[in-house]
Amino acid sequence: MYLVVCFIVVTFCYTSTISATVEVLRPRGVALSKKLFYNPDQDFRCIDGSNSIPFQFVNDDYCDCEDGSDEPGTPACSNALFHCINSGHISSDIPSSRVNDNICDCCDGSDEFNSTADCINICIELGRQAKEEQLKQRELFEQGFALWQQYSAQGKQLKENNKLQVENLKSVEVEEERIKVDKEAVKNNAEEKEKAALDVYKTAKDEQMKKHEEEEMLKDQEKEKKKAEEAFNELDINQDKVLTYQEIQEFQKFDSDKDGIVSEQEAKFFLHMKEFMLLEEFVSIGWMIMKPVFESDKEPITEPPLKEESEKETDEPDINEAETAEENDDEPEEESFESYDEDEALLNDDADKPPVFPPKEEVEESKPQEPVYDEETQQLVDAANEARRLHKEAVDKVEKTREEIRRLQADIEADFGKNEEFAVLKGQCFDFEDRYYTYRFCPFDKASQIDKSGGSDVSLGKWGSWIGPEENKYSKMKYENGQMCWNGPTRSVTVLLQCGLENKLLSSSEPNRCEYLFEFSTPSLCSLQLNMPNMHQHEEL
Ligand code: MAN
Repeated sequence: MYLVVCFIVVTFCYTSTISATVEVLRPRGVALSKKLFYNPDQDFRCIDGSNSIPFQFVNDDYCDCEDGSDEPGTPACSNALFHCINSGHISSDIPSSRVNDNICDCCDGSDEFNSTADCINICIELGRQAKEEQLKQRELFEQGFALWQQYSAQGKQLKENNKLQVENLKSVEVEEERIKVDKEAVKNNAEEKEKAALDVYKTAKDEQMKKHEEEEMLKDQEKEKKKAEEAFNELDINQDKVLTYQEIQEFQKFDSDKDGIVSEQEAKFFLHMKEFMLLEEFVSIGWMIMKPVFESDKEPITEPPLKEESEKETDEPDINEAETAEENDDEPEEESFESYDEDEALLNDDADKPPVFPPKEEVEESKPQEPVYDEETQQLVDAANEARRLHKEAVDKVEKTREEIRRLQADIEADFGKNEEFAVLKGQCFDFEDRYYTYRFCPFDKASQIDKSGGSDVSLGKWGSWIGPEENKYSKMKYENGQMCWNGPTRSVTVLLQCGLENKLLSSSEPNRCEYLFEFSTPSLCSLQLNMPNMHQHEEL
């Protein structure tokens, strides 16, 4: 129970606050904490030491002290403060200029002791409401704190689990590394055998190619011989197996100077200036010099390639198809085959790919049939492929384990609060929607802005650091290096955290262009030491 008693003694007004047990007398407008400066038995010394006056001059509505301390209960000093006792509610100080200004400033009405304002003391009611509010807050913080404790326990457990997992994974990594080394040895061994077998294959192929070329050359020579013999027979008019220059003179095509007569000289020229030639000599040296002139009146001058192809590949079932394939190919056949780099294929270490050889049909069309792998070689190639596959599998496994260890280590070393109370927020995302955007906040990861009318998400930043003040470090987060702002900085977000019973993104704003501000409520910030309101802070005895 609170009572306000005012004693008027000549120019002094004393205020006493009486609760059930306490009564404190002091001049009007003086805060309890300053009562000791006001002793009615002594002269009053200004609190700043600027003057000393008889005690009767305190609150005499005349300013004697520079700091205004002699007039706490009147508006005489412009810099003085009037203390509202406000028994039952919160004491407060108001500028003393507001004393007796006909406006009720103190809830107990004590600032209008000499005015026409009819102030009613509403402190008890306000105090009751404030206490109710305090109780609600207290309840909130108690519930919040219970959740905070759960979060903290979960966070600590997570950290322990992560540490255990890292330990386990490290043993797994050792074992996987061992398997990897084994598989590598198996692979190397298989590849050695494969290479040896493929070297044999390559040698066989080279030999076959060489043989084919030799055969082709022989065929050409044969053809030329045949042509020479046919020419000889045609020119040997009397068929006596001796080709004389006179016989050559019978053929107008040998009239080199086009004077209408094949002269002796002109005819002998084709016989190397001899009188005659026998077949053998003609085939070996005569035909060479005569051929261009002899064939000049034949059509076509050179044999058409198609004829040659069809002659060569008489056993080819679909000549037209082969021709079409050749027409479509800009490169000469020989070159297209050469462009296939077998060495590269043989040395190819890519585990997934067996050595690449030209498709069988292609080989058949362009060249004599390639030697196909014999069963033993094929088995070695297959074994090497399988060894490469298993080795790659082992490499991938150990890499995956290492990646997992790195991820867990990062979580173990991360700052999730003094009591790990923020750890549970990692891996969750929270949305806030305004008219145009959905803002997404994923603690310890990223923040983004999603345009409701479509388009891709805009990164507002990636997790940076805690930036709260020293005494409340975990009240603010920074997310930085988001998408570049047009003609400006990269986007960033400051997140203000507050204690709340649920994790919720409460608001988003953009105080400066591309600098965003989120408000986020979470039980993670409901630690009692920080938040519990003091139930007695308003009471002045
Ligand atoms: C987009 C949004 C806004 C931002 C402007 C800057 O419209 O990301 O938040 O202010 O770009 O150009």
